[in-house]
Amino acid sequence: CERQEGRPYKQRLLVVANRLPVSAVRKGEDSWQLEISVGGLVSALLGVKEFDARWIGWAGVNVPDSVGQKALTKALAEKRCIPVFLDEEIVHQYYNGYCNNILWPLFHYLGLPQEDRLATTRSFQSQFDAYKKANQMFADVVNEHYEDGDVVWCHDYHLMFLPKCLKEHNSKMKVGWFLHTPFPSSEIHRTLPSRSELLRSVLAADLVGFHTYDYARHFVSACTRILGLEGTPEGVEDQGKLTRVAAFPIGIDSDRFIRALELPQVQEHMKELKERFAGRKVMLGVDRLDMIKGIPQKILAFEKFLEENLNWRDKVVLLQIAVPTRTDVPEYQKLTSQVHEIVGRINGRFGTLTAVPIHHLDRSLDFHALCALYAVTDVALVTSLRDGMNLVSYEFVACQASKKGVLILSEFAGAAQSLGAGAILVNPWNITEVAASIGYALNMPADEREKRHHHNFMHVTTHTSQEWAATFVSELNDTIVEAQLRTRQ
Ligand code: ADQ
Repeated sequence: CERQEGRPYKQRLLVVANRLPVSAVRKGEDSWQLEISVGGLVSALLGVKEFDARWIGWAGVNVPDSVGQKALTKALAEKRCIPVFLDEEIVHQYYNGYCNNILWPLFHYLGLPQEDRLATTRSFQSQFDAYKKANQMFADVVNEHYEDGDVVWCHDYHLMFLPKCLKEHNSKMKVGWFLHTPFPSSEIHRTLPSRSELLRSVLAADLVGFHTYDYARHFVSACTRILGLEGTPEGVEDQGKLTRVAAFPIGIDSDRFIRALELPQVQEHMKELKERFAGRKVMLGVDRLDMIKGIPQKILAFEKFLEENLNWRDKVVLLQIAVPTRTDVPEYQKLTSQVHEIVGRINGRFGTLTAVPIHHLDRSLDFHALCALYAVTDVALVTSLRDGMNLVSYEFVACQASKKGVLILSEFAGAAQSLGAGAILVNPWNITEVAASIGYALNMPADEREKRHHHNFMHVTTHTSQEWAATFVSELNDTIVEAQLRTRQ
């Protein structure tokens, strides 16, 4: 390593995402309380020791005054975070509007809510303008902090316009972009009014990454069919410029979960859960309460299983933990009521005076409680209608070294491509098939469970989040070298 002022030189990595990995609460005119949230991306980058990583993103709060902005910037700097300040109107149009009402459902093959379709069509252009404006605001902050030799890694559907903004300002900047959701079939992407502009903006990056080969293939098809560009085995070529397109399946920090199981507080949680559900098999669902997660479909499949297997009625319990998201959006409120209604009906139908078949919690669990739940579960049910990857399935597998429980997994989650051999794959729309899989999983012999678990455990513990981040960034560095070589030839 080169040395700078006595310290080993580390390449700087600027990670740009819509949200910073902190929650910020204002405590006074110039004081802020910050809490770091250790999500997948944070732990992935903590593990990448060869880079000096900094975060750039929105802190999730509106800070209209300069005193507040200065104080927050200073507090965040200690956490290696740099804020992008977005006002309420931009957040409304860019984040709630274009990102969450248009791109999120479209990329998950859900279309737009029927009653909002016309309204959305009318407000489309103003939301797209706000999206571009917000992306330019992110770019301005990156440009301000960028130093020669830095690598810039942009994340997700919120920032598809960012690679173009960055390259227009500095064509030598090393820019990568990774999508955490699925990239849909080019036939779906074609329906988006801003389809070409978005594709061209992403193509400005040097490396474009997806969770699976299918998503990468859909993206290349969209570029060839919509833009008429040439797809090559390496990516997409436009007038001699190659944008590398590849699959980089994300993982989790599996050691963090495995180590947590040894902690006294986790052991205590496990003991309580085992006592609470003694004599019953435990089935588990952990999801954000979002349309894409297929929660009503999962619960209806469980109902069908009980209907057809009355002997299991008081021998199995489904624990569904659902963190509410976007609670101000009517469609999400409707989803919550729908889930409550179905759970109430099923508990009324199959419950007894001493036990109910479904425990549904509308909230987040802390890390230790979550690990304990994963560890005592017999069957995990992940029935997303579409999901970029789905980390819950990985977390469950990591916590199952002693129990060797069964994973029922949607074929429409990216994780189906990596955990498919060990999991029971299902079509979440087919509740008859899911109900039959529940029966199969609950009755599975120990040797089959062991074999399936072993396959998945090996995958989860070797394809970690750290490996994912390191591979993406090192490929981004190599890509640039290749691009420079090509230009010189
Ligand atoms: P998400 O849609 O949020 O992520 P997922 O990959 O399952 O989906 O990650 C959810 C995370 O939240 C997990 O770490 C899980 O432990 C946690 N979580 C969920 N419900 C919880 C609860 N009730 N209590 C506590 N924690 C809970 C997006 C994409 C995914 C992709 C990831 C990473 O939609 O497809 O896998 O990014 O790229």
